[in-house]
Amino acid sequence: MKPEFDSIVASARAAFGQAGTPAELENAKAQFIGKSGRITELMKGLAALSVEEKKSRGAAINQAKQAIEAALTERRQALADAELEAQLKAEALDVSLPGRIREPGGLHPVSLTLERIEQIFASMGFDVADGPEIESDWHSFTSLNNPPNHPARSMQDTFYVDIDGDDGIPYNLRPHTSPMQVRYAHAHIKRYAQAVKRGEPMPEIRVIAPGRTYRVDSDATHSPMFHQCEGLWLGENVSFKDLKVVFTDFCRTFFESDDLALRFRPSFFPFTEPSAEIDIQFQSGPLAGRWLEVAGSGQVHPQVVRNMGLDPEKHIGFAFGMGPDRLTMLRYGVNDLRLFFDGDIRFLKQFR
Ligand code: 2U9
Repeated sequence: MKPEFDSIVASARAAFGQAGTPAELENAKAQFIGKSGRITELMKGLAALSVEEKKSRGAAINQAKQAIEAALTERRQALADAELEAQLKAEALDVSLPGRIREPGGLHPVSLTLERIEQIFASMGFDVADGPEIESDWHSFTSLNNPPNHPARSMQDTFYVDIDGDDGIPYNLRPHTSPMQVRYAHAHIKRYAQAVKRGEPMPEIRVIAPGRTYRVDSDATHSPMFHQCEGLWLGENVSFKDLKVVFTDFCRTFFESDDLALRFRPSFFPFTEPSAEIDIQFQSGPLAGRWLEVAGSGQVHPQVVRNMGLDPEKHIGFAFGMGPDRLTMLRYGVNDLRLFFDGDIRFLKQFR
């Protein structure tokens, strides 16, 4: 090939080698074999030559053009390979790495306790009530024989809420789950009204009422929102003995301890008479020997039986109230109630 053409091919190769991207390469190609490229100009110059010169010079230019096109193809492939290499590197996935596990979720410890309480009482034939968390003054206090000036009614203890279309009745965030029991009793009576009219005995009321409750209180053992689970068993002749049997059975099952001791300490509540606080005592483990208060209880007060729409001469029985948060603290050895409501996964994941 003519030295003049060698230098063009060499500078084409150099220009292509400098091109870092397909676009730059296309620009470099245009310098040589594009419309106004150097090879194209040389081809145009052939027109002025003789037939003989045209033949030999044209062949030489063509040879140069082929060499440039070969260099162009080679560089295109090199850029394409580099691009693929970079892409493979960027998307490299080390398949030998362990999979990205999604940690299994879990229920909140208090939810586990509520489920456990419900299962145990369901196994003893108790129904589970549900009901509103915003309650009327009547359901939260009056129906439960709380006198008008009872301290529990005060704003220091109970959260009050303004309801649109206010009917003049104060509404509150229920301070206990008792209102659900009263509602359950009313519904139960309505459900069996026809049967009772036909002279059939009304089935016993045997229900627990678990759920969120609210009081103006907050420290290591009190939270403004906490949980309660109350129970009610009303029948022709359900006595304090039945309460002791049922609650003892519940505690021993819940804490999985057959030698758990219970103590019923005389107490007072407006809605039960007689009333008793219930303490338990573990015989082994870190809390062994200590009496731990877990609930309140008693025979349902006759006035409350009346407020439920029943005749206290025909329907007697017991009620109790316990704190699932407290049971959870005892069961898992948690010493600050607030840990349940901080939402700290490090704490909560222990109960998965
Ligand atoms: C009706 C009639 C009677 C429910 C009862 C208690 C005693 C009680 C609290 C103690 C602290 C629950 O653990 S706590 O948060 N409750 O002491 N509750 S008797 O008596 C009722 C409920 C409903 C119709």
